[in-house]
Amino acid sequence: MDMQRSLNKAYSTSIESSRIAHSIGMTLDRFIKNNQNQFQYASGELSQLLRDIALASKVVNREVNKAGLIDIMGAAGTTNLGGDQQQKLDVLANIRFTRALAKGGEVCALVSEESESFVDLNNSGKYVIAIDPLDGSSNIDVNVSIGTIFSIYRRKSAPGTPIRQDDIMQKGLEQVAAGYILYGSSTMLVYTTGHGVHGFTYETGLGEYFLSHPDMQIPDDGRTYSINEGLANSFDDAVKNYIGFCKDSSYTARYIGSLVADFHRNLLKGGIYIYPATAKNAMGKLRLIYECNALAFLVEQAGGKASDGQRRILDIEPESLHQRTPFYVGSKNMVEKAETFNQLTIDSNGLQNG
Ligand code: FBP
Repeated sequence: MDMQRSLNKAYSTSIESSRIAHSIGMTLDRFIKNNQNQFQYASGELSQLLRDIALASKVVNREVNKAGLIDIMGAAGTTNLGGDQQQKLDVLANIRFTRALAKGGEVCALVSEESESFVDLNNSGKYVIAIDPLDGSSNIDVNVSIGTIFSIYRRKSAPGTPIRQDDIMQKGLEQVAAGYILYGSSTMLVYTTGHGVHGFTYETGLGEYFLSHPDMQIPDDGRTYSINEGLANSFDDAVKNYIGFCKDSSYTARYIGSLVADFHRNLLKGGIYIYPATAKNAMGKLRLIYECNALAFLVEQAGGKASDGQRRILDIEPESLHQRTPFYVGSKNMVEKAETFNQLTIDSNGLQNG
């Protein structure tokens, strides 16, 4: 064996086994490609759609990261349908995702928290997307983690024909894919196509998402509860009793006030997030179609549970585009425990009303 080859071998093995040569892992693109055949309608459109979402999220990530340096902090001076003050980044993220999805051509209609009615993208795309372009926007100016949430459905009507109501108003159960992007200490994209939940971390230097959390599973149990206790006076007895149970069990209270960030922590460590009905919002605050359905699909794929306190979120038939729902999501045993408190209250009210 000549000198050079033995040198290369010696040289490469030490480098190869050293930290500087560690494998950088699988890119999102490669992962989507490798798993495309898992998908019932595998013809590349969904893969391209997921890539379009990833691209738009990289642009939004860039703007979120330098928010303090350029004029995109603060309110846009407009309100969305829910009467929420729109933040400049809400509007910007909505533009970025809508543009990327329109250009891709896979999506025929888009439902967004920032748009009153659905947006017809006038193409023969086979997919419908529901998106919260920037969730937790009240945290933007204070540099706390925020997110994007998305749900993907197949259209019911034939491609190229007018968009129908039943293309838009589909149960969560009919999602073909769903996910979120977390713009936090690192940026992550987490998604499912009904074959497990996989997390990818964004490597800003290379501009690529790499598989960092394959096949995520939420623990059946946790010791963390996430709820805005500041609103406790307006919660019903069942929720108050469940909070009492959490305290008696010495659980830890963690509430970032950013749904994606609270959900992500509970997905990794176990826990429950609750946004219940309140005196102000009898149906809670969160939106069924572009906030809850996606996280419900993800948590079930990861072994957890999601309900409105009684009904499975994915079984809820949507009635209006921006409808709200109480939301209980997280570790299976914790959600079931919270539901039993609801059932107890219902039963006792039933007895009282005889
Ligand atoms: P946005 O989509 O308008 O940001 O609202 C959703 C949200 O910000 C969630 O991210 C968060 O969990 C919740 O509302 C916080 O609400 P509250 O401040 O009432 O606790």
